Amino acid sequence: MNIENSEWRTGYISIVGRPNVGKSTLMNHLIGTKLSITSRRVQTTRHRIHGILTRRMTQFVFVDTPGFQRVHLNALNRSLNRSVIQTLQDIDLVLWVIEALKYTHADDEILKLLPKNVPVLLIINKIDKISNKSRLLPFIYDLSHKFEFAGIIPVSAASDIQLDTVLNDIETYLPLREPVFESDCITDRSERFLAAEIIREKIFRSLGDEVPYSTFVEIVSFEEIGNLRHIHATITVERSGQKAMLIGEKGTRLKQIGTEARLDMEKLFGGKVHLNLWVKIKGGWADSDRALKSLGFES
Ligand SMILES: Nc1nc2c(ncn2[C@@H]2O[C@H](COP(=O)(O)OP(=O)(O)OP(=O)(O)O)[C@@H](O)[C@H]2O)c(=O)[nH]1
Ligand SMILES: [Mg+2]
Repeated sequence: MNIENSEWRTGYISIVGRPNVGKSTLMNHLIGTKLSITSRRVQTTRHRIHGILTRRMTQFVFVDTPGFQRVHLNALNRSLNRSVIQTLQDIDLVLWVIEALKYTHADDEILKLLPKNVPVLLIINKIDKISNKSRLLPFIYDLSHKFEFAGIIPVSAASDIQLDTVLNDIETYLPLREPVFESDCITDRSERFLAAEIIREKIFRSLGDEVPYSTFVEIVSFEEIGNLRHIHATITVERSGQKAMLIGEKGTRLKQIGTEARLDMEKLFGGKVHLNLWVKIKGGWADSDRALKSLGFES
């Protein structure tokens, strides 16, 4: 097919912002599937993940990124930041997400990274938390002078407010191009990867700040027999105290994490899941570049 005559629009849209502003929630709600994990904790997202939406004659390929970090620049955070910077290349549009009435120094750091040659839409998220919406006007006015935005859209990702406007606005900036993915495809990531992410989300949500950032989940085996997936995963922590905390009294916490993860997987994969979880101990990888590489992080 002659691309120039194609009526399709297809483009890569990178979602950037400081930790915890709701980037992953926004992506999930834009594509209509809970794909990228979310939690109250900063730095929930650690890997770039594509969320794909094909609507009428448009294919949106969203790229969710880790929150950009200014502090605690250990090997893990440096790797996460590099991932954000790389994501700002070869894309068609940027969604810069900030939180309503909460503009911080960390947001300013991202402002400096915004590309000049690609349209940037500013998304002001969590407006559901603001009871007096007129307070948003001076906030928006100040922001409009910081950068030449293609547009500024106040939204609530979690409550699906104004998300259609976001999609319609993005659409006008996407180039005429044939779709890259099949129309029913929602991500570039494997079920194996998504399974590990779902387990990590349940750990974060169950343990909050008590769980160290170095905790990681590995899928040891993933077997699909008919419509039943047998998944065996290990959770690696740094110390025995953390292991005990994760397992909980008489194994109750691990059981709860496993049940919640399994239910989410069944919903996302559309079939029954049999999940086996084990907890292991390993030392000091968060500060080692080599260990990060062995775990598949880019550096
Ligand atoms: N009230 C409200 N909360 C929201 C909204 N969007 C996201 N949140 C909450 O904000 C927290 C962070 O959301 P995430 O989507 O994980 O944020 P993130 O920017 O991806 O965070 P990192 O991956 O850690 O950088 C979660 O507790 C979400 O439920 C919203 O529109 N309104
Ligand atoms: Mg995230």
